Amino acid sequence: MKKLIFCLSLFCVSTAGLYGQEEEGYQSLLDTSRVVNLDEVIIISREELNHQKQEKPLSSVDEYLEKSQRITMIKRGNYAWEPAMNNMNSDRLSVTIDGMQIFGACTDKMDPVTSYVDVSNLSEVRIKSGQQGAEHGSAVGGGIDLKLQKSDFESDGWDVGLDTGFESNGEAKVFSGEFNYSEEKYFVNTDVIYRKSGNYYAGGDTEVLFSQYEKFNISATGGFRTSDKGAVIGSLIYDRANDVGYPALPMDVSLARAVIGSVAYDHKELTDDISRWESKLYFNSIKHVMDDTNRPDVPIHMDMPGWSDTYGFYSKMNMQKKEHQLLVNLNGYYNKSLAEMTMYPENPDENLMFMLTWPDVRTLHTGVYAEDSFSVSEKGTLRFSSRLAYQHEKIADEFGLNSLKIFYPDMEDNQNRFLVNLSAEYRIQNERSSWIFSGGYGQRAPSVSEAYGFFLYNSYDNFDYIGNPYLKNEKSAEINASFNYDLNKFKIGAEASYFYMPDYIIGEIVPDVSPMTIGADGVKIYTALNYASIVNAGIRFSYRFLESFTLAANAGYNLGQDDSGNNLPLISPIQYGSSISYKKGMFNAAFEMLGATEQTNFAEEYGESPTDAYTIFNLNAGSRFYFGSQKLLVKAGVENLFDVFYSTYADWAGIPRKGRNIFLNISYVIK
Ligand SMILES: [Cu+2]
Repeated sequence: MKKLIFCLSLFCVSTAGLYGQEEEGYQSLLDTSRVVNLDEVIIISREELNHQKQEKPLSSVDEYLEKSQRITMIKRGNYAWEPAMNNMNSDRLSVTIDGMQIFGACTDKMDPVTSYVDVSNLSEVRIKSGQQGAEHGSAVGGGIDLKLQKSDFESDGWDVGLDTGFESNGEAKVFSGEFNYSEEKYFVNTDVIYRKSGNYYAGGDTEVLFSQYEKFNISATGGFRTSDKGAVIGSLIYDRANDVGYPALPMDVSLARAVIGSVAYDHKELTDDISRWESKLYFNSIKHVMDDTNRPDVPIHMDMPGWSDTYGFYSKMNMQKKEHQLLVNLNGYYNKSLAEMTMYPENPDENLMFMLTWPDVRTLHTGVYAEDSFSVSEKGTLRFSSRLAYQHEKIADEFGLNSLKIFYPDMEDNQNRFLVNLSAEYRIQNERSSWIFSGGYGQRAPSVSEAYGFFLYNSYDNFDYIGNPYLKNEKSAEINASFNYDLNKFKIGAEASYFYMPDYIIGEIVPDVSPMTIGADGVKIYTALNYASIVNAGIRFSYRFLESFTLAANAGYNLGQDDSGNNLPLISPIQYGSSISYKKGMFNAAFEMLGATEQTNFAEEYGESPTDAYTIFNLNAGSRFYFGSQKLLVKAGVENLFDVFYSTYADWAGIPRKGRNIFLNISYVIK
């Protein structure tokens, strides 16, 4: 048995990759070509093993996303970070897995969608800003679609990949393996990955307690051709995390489990006009169990399990008609979100206290997205998109409904919402430079917590939150401009966005309600500001010299304010970075600096504390080797070289980030 487990863990992965699309030269995370416009693609697939540009191929999905210039990761610990885009958190984004809707089962956002996949499952991540990200869902901040890895009916035969990674900080280990077989008629992709980490240490050897985790993910995807142009493709992912610590929160997680399945029919060249028609049926089921039994001095022991099940479909068509490139995506889902809390008083004579923190909310959502892009002149392209959606929400649990009626006596058990998202873009592509101007308007429905949450403790501001079923849809009107100039060796880019957001949803203190959580400062109810506004701007450049070297730098500025001129919480201070990288033959190396200024625009009104300025340095080097049909990739590096103790504006409760970390990744592929 031991031997079998050993073999299994060896038969692991190969998900080395890179991000960005540039072929020439080492691509550092600061390279200008990464953000060509409002879209960005992070490539994770091991197909790209050859390129070997990724600093740490066995990074978690979270670490890959963090390298994106558009995304920041909000951290409550060392695992399951929450993606934010344009300084908007995950409630304002559409996050999907291969177009499938999936919703976390935690009332405290311990399990963002991105935590239920791993790099072994994925080929790339598509990131679209603002209204351009509304294809799969009605969002205001943007869309993130995690693309699953699949072979494409090529007669490649079989290949096996094995990877292993080790990190000094927290003694983190990764083992992964995959086996693929592909021919013209059918293909099979299987992979398995296992990660385990102890507590990590912040700069100066400070142990961050409750920052451990363990994760296991196995997936299989298979397809067979039904005709020359048609194929059926099925996929199943099982993802399970245990013993996950959340140093920024008062509780940990004993189990976070997802089963994600789908079956799709994909038809290419249906007619002369329809180049592709893809339809998918899917389901996913999530169970999330919080755990406070390892914490010292718990005032009252609590059990807090949550469940989220989603069933959905989409049908998507790509068409060409003369100058027009059209895309239509009809999609829908049915989600069931339920979460409970049981409190166990120390005095056994007192009664247990039971609450439904999510009262079995059933959401039925269906929408249609259409996009048309066409050239209006030799250099100019226009693109329009729109999404119209209908959403029905129902509270299925009587007890949960009655609990909310304490605050909203007249509320009904169901309601309907209509959502509209629109965008327009004009692009000018000159030989050396490009300009993009775009605008959009969009709406999103409140999340389950915002509309129906019941005494959800938020450790960020130390308040209990209560949902508000009467919230209007949050709206956003945005304008964007970006500019890129490319002179081969020298590239420069700049971009800016402005979001004006009526009915911006945020918590407001209600003085006459007492909190349920012992030690909390009070209760907030979700309400809407008249409006909020968010400004984002960034510049970047890169310069290639002496053939093998690239110098790159970037900086970003952000400001978010409410309707009274107060700062919004979780808005980045000025951030900057620069890097120098070297690539020759099979060898590459990079040295980089990342930092931020002091957070002076912190949101005191919303319970945010300031963060200090910091600068950290990273170093990495790698090489690849070929032995006939075998490939070996070795990558090593040091993160936070000078062991700086720091935390950023995105670190929940100010938990410090990792101190010095030495890592080694080895990948082996045989065909
Ligand atoms: Cu949780």
